[in-house]
Amino acid sequence: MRRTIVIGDIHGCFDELLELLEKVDLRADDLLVSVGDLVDRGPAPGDVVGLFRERPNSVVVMGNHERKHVRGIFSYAQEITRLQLGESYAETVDWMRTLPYYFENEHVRVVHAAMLPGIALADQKEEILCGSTSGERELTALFPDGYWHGHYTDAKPVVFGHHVTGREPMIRDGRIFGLDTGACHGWNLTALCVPGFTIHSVEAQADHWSIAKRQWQLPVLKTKPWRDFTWPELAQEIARFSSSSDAAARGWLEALEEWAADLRSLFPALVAAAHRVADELTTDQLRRHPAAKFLFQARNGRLDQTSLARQCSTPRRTIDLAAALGLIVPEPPG
Ligand SMILES: [Mn+2]
Repeated sequence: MRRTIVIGDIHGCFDELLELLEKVDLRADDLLVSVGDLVDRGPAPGDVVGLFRERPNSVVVMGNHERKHVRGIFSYAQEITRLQLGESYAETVDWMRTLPYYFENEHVRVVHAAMLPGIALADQKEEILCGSTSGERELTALFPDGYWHGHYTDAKPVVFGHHVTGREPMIRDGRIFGLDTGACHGWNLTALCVPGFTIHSVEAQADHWSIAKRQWQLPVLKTKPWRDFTWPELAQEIARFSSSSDAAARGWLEALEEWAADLRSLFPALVAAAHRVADELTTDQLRRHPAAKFLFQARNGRLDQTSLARQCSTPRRTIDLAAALGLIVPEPPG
């Protein structure tokens, strides 16, 4: 009998996936279906994606986490995944673009997050199926006092992930199966074997997401475009991360804050240098100077600290001007 084996949210938990596939005794002719959310939060998203891409008879339904990558919506978890996947990131995201929003065969329906009862899968909104933020909002408005699956009356069983149901899956009437048992949070990874509708779980080896959050803090911080943030943006990003529990990341942010303060403390010296150079050079020389715009402002009496601060609105602009005027520029933390 050809089986369909549906796996709940994996989130990069590759070792647990292998253990679970062994436990269900996966055979070559079994159809392997993921409810989506292969990546983000766990330690090995590349291996998980690789397994599903390389194995024949495999289907991955689009999860809201894949969709975030496809749409370039970056929170911390997506920034980590981008670093974990490295050079293969762009190609992996191209593959994610091809994922279907649902799977259905004679025995079962699979969606990542939800479906509206009474509407064919092909007519459902992608946002509802994959559980995007707007889809979730719409569902809450439609079912304010309960869940969509409380209204699901079709005979064909429906399987989904997305909402962590606890260590155990949620099963209603033998037809409704919620399989996200929080593998990336140190709980369980769960499979449903169809048509027998048997449940199999393995315990996660660790609270992977808590570990990843700490481990990747500094690498993620270092990839941010600090030179191109405006000063308020820079302060905001530093504030956002400085409540971090990671001492190395906190130390690095303190050094970054110091660097930004050092750069801004150059403003008076930059104004003075611009006036001095403007006085020394001929109009022709001013025109060819890399800081020409500022030098003409100085010559015309229109350059003071306020107008300079307005123009040096980012570290990069400040650094470029300082370099052009021959001032020593403080180095950012490495
Ligand atoms: Mn998920």
